[in-house]
Amino acid sequence: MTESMPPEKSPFRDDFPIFSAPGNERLVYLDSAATSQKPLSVIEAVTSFEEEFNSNVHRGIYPISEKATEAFEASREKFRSFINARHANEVVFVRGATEALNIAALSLGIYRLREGDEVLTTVMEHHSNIVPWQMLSWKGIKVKYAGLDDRGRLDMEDFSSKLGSRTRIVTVSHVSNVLGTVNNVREIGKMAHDNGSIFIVDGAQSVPHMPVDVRSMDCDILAVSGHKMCAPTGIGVLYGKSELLDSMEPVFGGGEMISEVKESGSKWAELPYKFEAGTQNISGAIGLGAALDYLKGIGMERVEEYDKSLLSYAMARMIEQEDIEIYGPRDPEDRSGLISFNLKGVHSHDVAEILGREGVATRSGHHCAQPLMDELDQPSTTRASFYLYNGRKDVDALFSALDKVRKVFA
Ligand code: 7TS
Repeated sequence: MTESMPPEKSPFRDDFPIFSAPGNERLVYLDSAATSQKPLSVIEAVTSFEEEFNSNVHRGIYPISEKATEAFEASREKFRSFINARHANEVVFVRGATEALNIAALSLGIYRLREGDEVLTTVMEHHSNIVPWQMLSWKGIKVKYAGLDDRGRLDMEDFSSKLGSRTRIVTVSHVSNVLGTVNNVREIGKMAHDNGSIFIVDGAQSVPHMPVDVRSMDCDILAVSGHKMCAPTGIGVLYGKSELLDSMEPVFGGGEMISEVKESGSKWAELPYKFEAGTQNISGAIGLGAALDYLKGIGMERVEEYDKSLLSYAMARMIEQEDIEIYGPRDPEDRSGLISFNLKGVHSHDVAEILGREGVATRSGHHCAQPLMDELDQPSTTRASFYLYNGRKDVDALFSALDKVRKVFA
């Protein structure tokens, strides 16, 4: 499939105030995999809450608290619909993908897994889907890593050879934040379930960029960060099938997560509140609701198509650069809207610094994926990541700025 050429300027760019803020006129933002920009509607939703009905939720029986509770719960329902979950009680508000994965690892690790049990993940994971599982080593739980094929995709033979009778959990990123690889989560999930394993998906880099349907994916748990999908920082979602969440123990205790507390012990609240101890990020959840309205208004199919057109355009140009090494699959069909690369002979930090001086925001480093860097035999890469507010001009600016880097290091 050949994608259409992206427009010079994105039709969505003017929805994002940051690009017209004083001093930002030249901003070429190619770091959306780290965090996305926020449209005006999200900023306004958060401001309206803070200015007009700030109050705690589920507690007050006065109008502004009722309004806050309604908006907070409406965001939960919007998220349910966004990922096609069965019930809104399967949507637990958390700080982000990292917290979601930690809750899963702590709850399953402490209460369900036993010594000798294995967690199967991949070498392309973000640290947030590696470290929480490694932290269970005190209990004798082992983490195994499926490798890559020669095109930067998951090596399914290696994966299948490591999936065994001790594998209690299979946890993979839907989209790699370094390679951009889109993993075949349906196939992986089927293999995990046939093996009797719980299947967890890190959706931090997929849910913002493509339609994600938890029922067709059939994952047991999905971790999502709001700030990568136009919402504020500090809000995310732990989705879990209600049968699984019901059977899991909470790991944070306190207010809101109980139905009864006695000196002798406590009873937990119903889902999702069992996992939402303490006052939640109410303004963040309301902002997330506005972000979902915004993305839904465009349509995730269209967001995905637009991302792919940017990626195809950028990849076609990137491949022409003989002094640039690209990591991950070449075929846009196998990947999402980001490209990690190295300019031969120049450290990625130097590349990113000069790009930054030219107004092009990228990220350099190990991208919280050190096992993957070891696999690629690279200490670091520079990463350009695209989102719906980027246009052809932004991609062209990246290549002009790369010419500047070459001149500095010639
Ligand atoms: N999983 C993946 C695949 C990610 O890319 C990230 C963040 C996380 C989990 C953690 O998300 P958080 O919102 O809890 O921090 N990735 C990046 C990145 O690539 N650059 O900065 C953050």
